[in-house]
Amino acid sequence: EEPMSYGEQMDYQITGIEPGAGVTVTTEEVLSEYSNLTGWELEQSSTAAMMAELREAIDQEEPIVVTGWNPHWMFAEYPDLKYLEDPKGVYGEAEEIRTLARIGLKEEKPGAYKILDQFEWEVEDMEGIMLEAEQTGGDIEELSRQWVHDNQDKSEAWTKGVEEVDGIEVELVTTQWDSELTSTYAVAEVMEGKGYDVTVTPADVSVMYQAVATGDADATVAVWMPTTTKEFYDEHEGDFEDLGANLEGARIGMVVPGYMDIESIEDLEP
Ligand code: PBE
Repeated sequence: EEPMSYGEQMDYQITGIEPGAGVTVTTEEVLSEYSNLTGWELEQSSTAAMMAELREAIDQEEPIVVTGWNPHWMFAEYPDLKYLEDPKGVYGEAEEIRTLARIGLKEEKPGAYKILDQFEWEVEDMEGIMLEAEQTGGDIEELSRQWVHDNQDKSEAWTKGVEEVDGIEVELVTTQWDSELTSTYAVAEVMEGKGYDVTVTPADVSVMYQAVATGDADATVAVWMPTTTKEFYDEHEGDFEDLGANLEGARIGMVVPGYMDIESIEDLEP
């Protein structure tokens, strides 16, 4: 008897995360672009469920394909994970995380705007906080706020030239993934240090964009571009100010355990 193909073993399912995530939307596009993926489906559930399925598969050395991304702790926890090559480039090349401000923020709250504009850090910074939260069960908000004080060499640059204020309110909108919560709470912490009164609201990607575009929120530091959330970006372009990358070197794609004998999305059999 022929051994079962990976496709058969996985029931032709890619293990994904929440509907409405950028990586979900982009993966649906991958499924329609690659003819070898005809008949495959993206199983959508939650990030926690995907990580649980990944753990289980690795424990049993079974094949699995997940929708993965960096920054994330999965690569530190499972060092032999690999991204599948994407010869059609549907997942894009280098992804970055950008800051968007509402129109008018610069004039109305110049200090808050300046912090947002100056905010930037590295993949390792964000990933370090995420990994610590995962390993210790620590609270992502607390760890992110603590990071600001433990890394003043970096975080002090974000408030350079910013004057203290007395309780001006700032509304930051973000998504609900740990990656974006770390950056948002880190920025909230430095803003509060300058006297701002910051509210953080996690929301779906579409709601996050809408909040900044309508002016309901002042800003977000959680925008994955140029590929992950392109659909939402294009829909609202012109109704926000793009302050550029706050983190470079992010990535999304199909991720598999190293023991799987494939290297490319094209190696998945129809
Ligand atoms: N992510 C993590 C999100 C953004 C942060 C890549 C899962 C997404 O929209 O896909």
